[in-house]
Amino acid sequence: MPKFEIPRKVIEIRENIRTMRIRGAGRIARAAAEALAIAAQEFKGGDVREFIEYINIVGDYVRSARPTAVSLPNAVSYVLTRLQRAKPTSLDEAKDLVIKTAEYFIEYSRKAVKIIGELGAKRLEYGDVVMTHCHSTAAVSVIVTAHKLGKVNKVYVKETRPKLQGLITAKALADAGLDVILIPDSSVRYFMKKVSKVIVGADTVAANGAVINKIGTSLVALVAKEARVRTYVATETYKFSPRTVIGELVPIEVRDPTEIVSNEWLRNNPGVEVYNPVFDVTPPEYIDAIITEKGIIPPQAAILILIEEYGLSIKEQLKEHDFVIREEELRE
Ligand code: RUB
Repeated sequence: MPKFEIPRKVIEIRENIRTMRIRGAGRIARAAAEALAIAAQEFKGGDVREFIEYINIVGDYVRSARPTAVSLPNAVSYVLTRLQRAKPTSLDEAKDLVIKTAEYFIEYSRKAVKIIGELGAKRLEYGDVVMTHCHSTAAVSVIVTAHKLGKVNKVYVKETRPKLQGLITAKALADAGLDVILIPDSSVRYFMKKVSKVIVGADTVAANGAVINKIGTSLVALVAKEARVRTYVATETYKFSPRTVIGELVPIEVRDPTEIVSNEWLRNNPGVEVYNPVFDVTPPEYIDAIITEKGIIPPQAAILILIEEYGLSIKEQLKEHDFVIREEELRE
């Protein structure tokens, strides 16, 4: 019998993230914060110490839903580190803190996407033709804002196999009044000559400015570089990964082969192995700028965002791993 029961609604949110009914790094982060707020509301009985133990268990549970988008652990840590640092003395105070911090995070996240749209639109020029990949709310925000300013009318949207998130983007952009051309992933080089800017989102930004996003992003960036087309990444700062500063690699999610071929096909072709990694890494050299709500930065400046946003937690992590040089020890 587990010590704490996880509320049903929290289980549902985690399941929706795992099965991609809730998808896209920003939405995943907001859903994680919402799950913590629900968990706090539904905590019955116990004292503040028990609550902290419980909410940390819920945090670990929600965090493990999908591996690649750092927005998920960052959203959970955002709430839980503030709880830890506030050192609440009563249960009500602790619950209230979790609920309010989660609500603040969700509100911040929504505003960030809007600001990214406004900042990013400044980088687009009148008559630009854009190509995008997958479905990124931040990238869509830039394209739609630029369209409202009369700068962009035409967008090439890659279908984004195997889950076809490009169709979500195509609909959103068509609904916003843009001319949308949906293209197969394999045609990216064929169409690049018609394009003047590439805009994509991010699941994670590493300390060196590399961007981890939906599989195929690095190929678009590579082809854009060859064609001298600029590639912009639109991302909120909670998609920057503090753990990459201490040398951790970003885990790449591998999903079920049946997202590519049917079970029947697999049974009929036992000699074929199907492998389905769903994210890839675009090196910083292929990215012209990262558009965040805190400003537009070159990818090489990712570390500055990390130090500003996560400096304290990076220091804590270094201490935790005992990567600390103490003056006294040097003198011994
Ligand atoms: C979605 C994806 C998106 C980023 C950014 O992958 O790669 O480009 O998450 O999205 P999946 P947003 O569909 O597997 O979650 O800008 O909406 O946060």
